[in-house]
Amino acid sequence: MNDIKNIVLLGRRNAGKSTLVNLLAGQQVAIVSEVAGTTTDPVRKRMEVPGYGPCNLIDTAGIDDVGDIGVMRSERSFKEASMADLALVLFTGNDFSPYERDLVRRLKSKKIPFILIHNKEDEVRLDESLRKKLEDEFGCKVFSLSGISGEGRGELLRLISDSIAGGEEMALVPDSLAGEGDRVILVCPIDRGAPEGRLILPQVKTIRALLDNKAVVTIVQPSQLKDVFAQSRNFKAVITDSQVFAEVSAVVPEGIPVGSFSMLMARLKGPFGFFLESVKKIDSLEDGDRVLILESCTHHASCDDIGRVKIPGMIQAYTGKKLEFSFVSGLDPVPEGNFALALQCGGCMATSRQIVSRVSLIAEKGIPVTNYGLAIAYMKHLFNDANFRAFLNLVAE
Ligand SMILES: Nc1nc2c(ncn2[C@@H]2O[C@H](COP(=O)(O)OP(=O)(O)OP(=O)(O)O)[C@@H](O)[C@H]2O)c(=O)[nH]1
Ligand SMILES: [Mg+2]
Repeated sequence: MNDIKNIVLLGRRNAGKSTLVNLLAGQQVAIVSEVAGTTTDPVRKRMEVPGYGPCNLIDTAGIDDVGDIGVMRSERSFKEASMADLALVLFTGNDFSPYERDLVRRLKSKKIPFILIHNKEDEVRLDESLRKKLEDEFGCKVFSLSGISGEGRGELLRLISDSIAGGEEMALVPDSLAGEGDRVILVCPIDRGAPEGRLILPQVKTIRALLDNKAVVTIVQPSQLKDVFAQSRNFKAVITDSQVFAEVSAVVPEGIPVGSFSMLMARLKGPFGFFLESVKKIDSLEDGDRVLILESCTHHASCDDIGRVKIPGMIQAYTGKKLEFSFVSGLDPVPEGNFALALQCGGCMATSRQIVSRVSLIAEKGIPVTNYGLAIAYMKHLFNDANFRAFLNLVAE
């Protein structure tokens, strides 16, 4: 299944954002009126984009909203924009003003793909000269639409699908770890913890990614690993379930990188190099230091347990220091204050863009940020294992 992408609709008040959300969703989800400033808080609607899959449409308040509260609303819109996978920027009446220009500049600086839409074409058509000017300046097509008549809906959906599917997603397994013809061992324990009759998603995704790379895959249980290496040492890497890491690592000959499925998943979601650099900070935590735990969802009991109980417990036990923990769930704002370290969850419910955007806000304050998986690996001393370090070097490139 494809990841859920966030598509944000942006523009000045009355540009027709809510009308377009309703048109794309095929339902009346957002309130439409001729009063400027009708939408106040972001409104989300899940939909299937044909040709891609699940997406959230996010309707926002106008970026030109006025007054104290209006400015807060437009800031919310910019925040949604900074975490989106695609932005639809609406303007009307051939008026591409400093508002749109500033918005596009912000999107470009965050590398968020966008589509410019000239809306209300039933009233005023886009001047060809303006179209050409914008297309030359921004290197993108300007889409003409009448949100009210619905003409162009199919074409716009195709453009949206191409834009989100075409984004260069990082491969789960980089070529540097296993490329064409490379032989790789996957260790998948079938124990009581394994689900009935199937493999878990990270394993399935890794197998698929290795096949995409045209690598040659051998899948074993931990107890079979010794026999496999007795027959051949010609393997590029070993990828294992992290629960059996120590057992696996003890059998793998020196010089063959060993990593885990969870490391590969962690690498996809966040700024892995930065996470890796920051993890060492655990060693220099002092009594009284504040540690920030960043969760990405609000409703997963098992994640709560890891973030709220296990990780703080492990860090306290590992460092022997008295630390103060703060928690942020969902994509809530980060509390003010000095934190010695922040730890981001695996982010299974968040997009990579959401995580990268949040982490960079914290990193800008000079706070190191690592993630749960790396922190656990570090505290279990896996970083002392040369084969594990070799694996990290290969995937962090
Ligand atoms: N003629 C015409 N009117 C439109 C079109 N799209 C929206 N409108 C009208 O423009 C007005 C504003 O539409 P909304 O969809 O509420 O605009 P919005 O951008 O969500 O506005 P705010 O929530 O106030 O920021 C409404 O009266 C709509 O009926 C269009 O394509 N053509
Ligand atoms: Mg609206």
